[in-house]
Amino acid sequence: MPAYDNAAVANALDDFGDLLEIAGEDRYRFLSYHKAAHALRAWDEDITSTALAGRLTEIPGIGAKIAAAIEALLRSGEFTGMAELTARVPASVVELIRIPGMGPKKAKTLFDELAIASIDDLEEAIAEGRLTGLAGFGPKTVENIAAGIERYRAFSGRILLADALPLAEKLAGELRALPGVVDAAYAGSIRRMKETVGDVDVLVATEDASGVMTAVRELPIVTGIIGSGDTKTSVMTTSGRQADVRVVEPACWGAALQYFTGSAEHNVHLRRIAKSRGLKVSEYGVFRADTGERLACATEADVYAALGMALMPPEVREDTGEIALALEGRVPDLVTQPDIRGDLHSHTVATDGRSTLEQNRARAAELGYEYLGCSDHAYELRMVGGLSQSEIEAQWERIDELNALDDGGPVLLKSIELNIDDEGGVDYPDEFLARFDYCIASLHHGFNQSREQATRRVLLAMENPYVDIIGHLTGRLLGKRDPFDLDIEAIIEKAAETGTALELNAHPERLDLNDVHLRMARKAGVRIAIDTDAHEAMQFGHMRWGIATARRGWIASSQVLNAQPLDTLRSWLKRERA
Ligand code: DGT
Ligand code: CA
Ligand code: CA
Ligand code: ZN
Repeated sequence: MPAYDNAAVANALDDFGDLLEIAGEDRYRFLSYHKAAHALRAWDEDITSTALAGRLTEIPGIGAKIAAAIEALLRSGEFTGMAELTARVPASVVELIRIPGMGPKKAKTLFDELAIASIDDLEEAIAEGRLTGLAGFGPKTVENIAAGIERYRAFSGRILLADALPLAEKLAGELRALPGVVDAAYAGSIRRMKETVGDVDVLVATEDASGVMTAVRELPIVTGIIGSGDTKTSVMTTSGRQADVRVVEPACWGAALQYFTGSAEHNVHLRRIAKSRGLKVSEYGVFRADTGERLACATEADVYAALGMALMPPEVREDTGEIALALEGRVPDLVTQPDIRGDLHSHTVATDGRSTLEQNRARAAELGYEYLGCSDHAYELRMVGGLSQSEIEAQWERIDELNALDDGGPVLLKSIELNIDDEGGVDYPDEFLARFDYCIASLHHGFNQSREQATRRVLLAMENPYVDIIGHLTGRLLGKRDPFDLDIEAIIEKAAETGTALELNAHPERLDLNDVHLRMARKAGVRIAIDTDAHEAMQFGHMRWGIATARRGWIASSQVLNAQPLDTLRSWLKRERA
């Protein structure tokens, strides 16, 4: 039975649902696959265990039919009926939907009318002008699709950290269980928690290299072999991702882990320093250049100590100043998950969220949060149910009731996610804004605006005394949407001057501010709110990706709004200090 992780099954369900839609199957049928994919992403237990126990239908949103389909996938690697379906619509058609701006409807039209069955086909058709006159594909749309293809190609091959890390953990776990294996761990950009990763790098410590390489080729998670040698095997996995597995000497585990964690830039800088001290450093250890004597290799700490440096967290190994600090025996002070006392950005069913205020509160209580910011969308975002003043007052009444409960739950804070308009204004009059505990303001439209125009909107919004936090500043969606073109330096300067905090949005596709912006904000002393922007209660778990990115940006808990007790948090708000 090939081993799938939950994310891989969820992706397969989504792809199959899309394929059914493109094939013209009825709506109820293809939606049931998407619904199941969504449910599975919220399911904590390993899907294979659930299936083996015959409990798939216990997953909310998964009925008997889909359970049978998942079982077939886990058993055979294919959904029942896959062959008949792909005889009608090639599986490659699904890749069209990965292009930003393309949905199943458009893909269906392209396939039905022009037999376009892949991104290559589509690119060719655009170049030859064959989309001209096709209903729903005006010149502007075609232009957007062409740009989308370019963006997709630039990103493709890279994987979101949130998709790669579960695979890496699973692979390392399977390797650790093999006979003769002393240790196994993931390295590379995953260990550095980079927001996207090129591939999955896993190290195995063993004395039996050939035995382990053979075993790797036969792991349940492996679907194909890309290359296999004495100490390195590259494989395709059930999630469609490549992984490199390297065998290393157990006695020199630390040197290998250090080397293959990288980054390459960090390692290059280390080698330069080693050279200046008459030393050599490689994946086998630190050596004296003259005699070749090995000075260290057992642990990472030994390797760095032999180079005269403190051991630094993987997240900062990007050659952005961490080496100079480590040479002084210091490491940056970095925020950790337990420092987090609450979440300041969440949505409910009152707008486009899928959980109620009560469900969000219950989840926040489980996480041990002291407070939870309820920040639904404001009026101007009416297409997702943006709230009127009276709707907000109704929500406040409920918040007051919940806050009056003496059940140890978190304090609910009255907040809102305002929209920054073209003149830097926001949704409600000042008198009304003053009644929130705090306000977040975000850019939600105008992605094509010039740098001057978009920057000006943010700068003006920050001058509003009731705008306490700017949400997901650049608006990027990794692999899907480019960021706003903004003068980040000017914005950070203004944030410092006005005391406006900037959000680090923890959604795995956003992670915005990014590490580079965060280091700038750190220097300027701008406060950071690490927010999940949860659209359902389970997404509070995204905090993990926010913390990882904050650490990559050298952010300490002392600079994080939601790492403070509620009193301190309140005293930091712009409105309180005004
Ligand atoms: P990725 O996969 O593109 O997200 O980034 P990495 O950092 O995982 O890069 P990858 O997979 O090519 O290599 C893994 C690690 O191995 C890398 O972080 C550092 C080390 N490494 C690989 N190639 C070189 C190299 O040519 N020079 C040095 N110094 N280190 C290297
Ligand atoms: Ca890698
Ligand atoms: Ca690699
Ligand atoms: Zn939001």
